[in-house]
Amino acid sequence: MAAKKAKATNTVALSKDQFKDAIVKHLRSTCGTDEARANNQAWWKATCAAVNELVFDRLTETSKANADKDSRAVHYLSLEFLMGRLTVNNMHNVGVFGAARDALADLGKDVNDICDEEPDMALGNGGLGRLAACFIDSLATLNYPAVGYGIHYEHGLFRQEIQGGRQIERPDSWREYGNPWEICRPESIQEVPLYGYVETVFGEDGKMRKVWHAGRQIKGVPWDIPVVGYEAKTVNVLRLWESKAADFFDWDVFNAGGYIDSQSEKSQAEAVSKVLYPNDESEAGKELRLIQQYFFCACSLKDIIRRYKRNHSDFSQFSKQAVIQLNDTHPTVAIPELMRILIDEEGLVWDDAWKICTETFAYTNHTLLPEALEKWAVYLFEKVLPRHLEIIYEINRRFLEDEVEAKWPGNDEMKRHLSIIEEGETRMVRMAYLCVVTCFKTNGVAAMHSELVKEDLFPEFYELWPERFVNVTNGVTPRRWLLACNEQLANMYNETVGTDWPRKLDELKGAAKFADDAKFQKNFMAIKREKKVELADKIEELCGIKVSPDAMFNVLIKRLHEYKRQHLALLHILALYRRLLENPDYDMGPQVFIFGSKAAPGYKLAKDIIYAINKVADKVNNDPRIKDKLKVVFMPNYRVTLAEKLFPAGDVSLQISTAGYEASGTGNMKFALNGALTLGTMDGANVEIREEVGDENIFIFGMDCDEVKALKAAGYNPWDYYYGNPELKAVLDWLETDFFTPGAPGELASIKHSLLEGGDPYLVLADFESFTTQYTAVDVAYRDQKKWAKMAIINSASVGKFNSDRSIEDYVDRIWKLEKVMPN
Ligand code: F58
Repeated sequence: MAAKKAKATNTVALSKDQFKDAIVKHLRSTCGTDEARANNQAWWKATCAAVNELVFDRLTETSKANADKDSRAVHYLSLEFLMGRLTVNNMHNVGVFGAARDALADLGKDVNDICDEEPDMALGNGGLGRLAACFIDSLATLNYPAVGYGIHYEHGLFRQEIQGGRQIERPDSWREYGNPWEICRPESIQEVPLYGYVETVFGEDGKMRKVWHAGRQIKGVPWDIPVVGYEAKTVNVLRLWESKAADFFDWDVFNAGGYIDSQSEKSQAEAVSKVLYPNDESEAGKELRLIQQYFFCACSLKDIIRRYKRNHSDFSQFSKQAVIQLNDTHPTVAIPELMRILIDEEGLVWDDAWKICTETFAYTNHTLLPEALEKWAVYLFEKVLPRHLEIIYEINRRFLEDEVEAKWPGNDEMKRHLSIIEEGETRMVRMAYLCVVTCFKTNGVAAMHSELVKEDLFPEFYELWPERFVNVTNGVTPRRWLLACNEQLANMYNETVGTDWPRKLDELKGAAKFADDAKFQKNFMAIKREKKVELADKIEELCGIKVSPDAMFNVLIKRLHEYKRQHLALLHILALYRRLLENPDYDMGPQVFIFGSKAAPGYKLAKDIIYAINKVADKVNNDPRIKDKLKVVFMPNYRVTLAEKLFPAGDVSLQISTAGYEASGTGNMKFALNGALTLGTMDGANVEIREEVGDENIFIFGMDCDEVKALKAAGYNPWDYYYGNPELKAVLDWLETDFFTPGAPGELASIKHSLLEGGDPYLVLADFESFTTQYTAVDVAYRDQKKWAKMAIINSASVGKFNSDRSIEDYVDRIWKLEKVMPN
């Protein structure tokens, strides 16, 4: 296919006719069908193949340029990459979206229908995984040498069905029928040892060595997903490892009739990359999870070292060439693994190996929740990774005897407190401590969170090494979260501020001067309405609920967790419902509350909250007395693809976590970018959004972090709020009746109990009044559409800071120190 270079940019442009020819060619040569017989699935695959002609070419050029320059690269190790769909995004980034859409139209196909064939690549739980996806997009866009490393899960995050109001989990089989975006690279397969024992041997030189005799080996097969930078100069790689049984076949077992046994070996090996763990805050010490972590770290390190060795004969340059970013503590075992390789396999002495590790690894913390801070039982480590445990012990011994002793001489209590090994009935390895002790930088993900990381989470470590702690505020890619998901607004910005904004999001600031302009406001609000109509259609299709696009759309979409306080929104909805029932003339504009959320399968209260939302929705939506003034929608199977419809349609972005608990949030940024106003607490990145948009363009409510701490310290008693606020008492008591669950009283009572007898750990009741009061202000503001339009425009135009390209430049500047490499 002849591609012509567009003048203004480096985008490889393709005409509609060229694209048409390519699709038709691939229908035949790639899909084995033709225009007359192809189904949508084949059309989609042929379309991807046409795009891939451009993508693969850039991929090859990028890897050539990186090899030629032998440049320093970042290796982003993450157990999760929540990619979503790739087709539309890749078409935009290679600059052929328009050509593809028109070509498909000429061929009688709608680009949306064709792209709807693509399953989401849901290899992540939530914010952390989606952040990794935005970051690799930005790294490629900015032409930085980078590889993302993760696991090629056969099943991503479960598909959520709602039956009778309850969440049911179904397996997600995203690649059952093949995935045109991935390339298998058998030439880079790695072997991973597990279990076994460690032997101490003495060489002829009298030196002691450790030999790990593994009890099992499994194989890691790499699958490469091209990561297309905007305007497609650079195409980096996301390398995901699939586990397979190691390459031997036990003929004796087979011949002796033990075929089943050899199959079990195979299925045990394949289990490692079979499924993503669906918990989004903690993962209780499961052996398979530890093996997953080690498996992908071991494969990735071998891969990094193999590449390094092409140009280097010793390890003296290793930390100059490679920086390894640990996305939370999940890949921490890479630290003892690199030590093991350097000492046991490469023959380095401890001090040299340690120096390399401390100059290579950096760690991002994403949470302060104590239950989310990973700890692994020592006995499990000993069983699965015996040599690694020895190395961790030695790291710890040196840390306590050298560093802690020097700073706090003779202070055994401090040693116990800071030890990487937690003593107790079950001795545990504190993974976050291992990270902080080793890594040259530890960062939080929003300004406020990074302060709390220093002050509350690791205060003594901060005292030891203040220079190691930095902040990098999260960001989101404007390519997916505006350009691709909100074409109408993207076009309006193209006309207003020019076409550089997908890279330089600050340029949107140029639109703020039109915030008062009646015509601009009209156009802006017309786009919002169009997106609301699209969403309303989707809601009707998926939930059978009719909502008016003229109502205010309040959207709360994120994983379900008590600290995120979906139940606070539910209590508010109940309060509104009561007010409307008590006074049919209650002064309020029509409102729709839209939820989207998955609960961890074992998180009982989270699932109860989903059930309660659905039961309340059934009642509210079908109550003629309230004349459609209030609607409640729970959209099933919230995922990236649904998010792309929800962010552009939101009027109010609910970001209502207890202050001090949401490390950053990134949905808050996507909403603001698409012109929604935040109703939120002073938590995570909300604080910085407020700084950018101005206090008058955001609705803040509730206690701030210091107030939360003070109330907890003083002894919080939720009953005081229950008895102190009759409306709150009434809605909580309502949950115990059978009003929402006819014939089954008490079905929703667990929520009330968690908030009263359960002590309300996230202070829902304490913030209730402030929330409902502030909501009245939101409602009043929304009914002044001119004022609202102005505020919405200012929000959208002011959040350039939250471009993930800016986050990446901060990482480069503060941590990674990379140079750009321009492929030919
Ligand atoms: C999230 N963490 C934070 N963890 O909660 C959110 O505030 C932040 O914006 C985001 O990271 C990106 O920094 C998060 O999503 C997980 O999903 C883990 C999955 C595996 C188990 C432990 C939690």
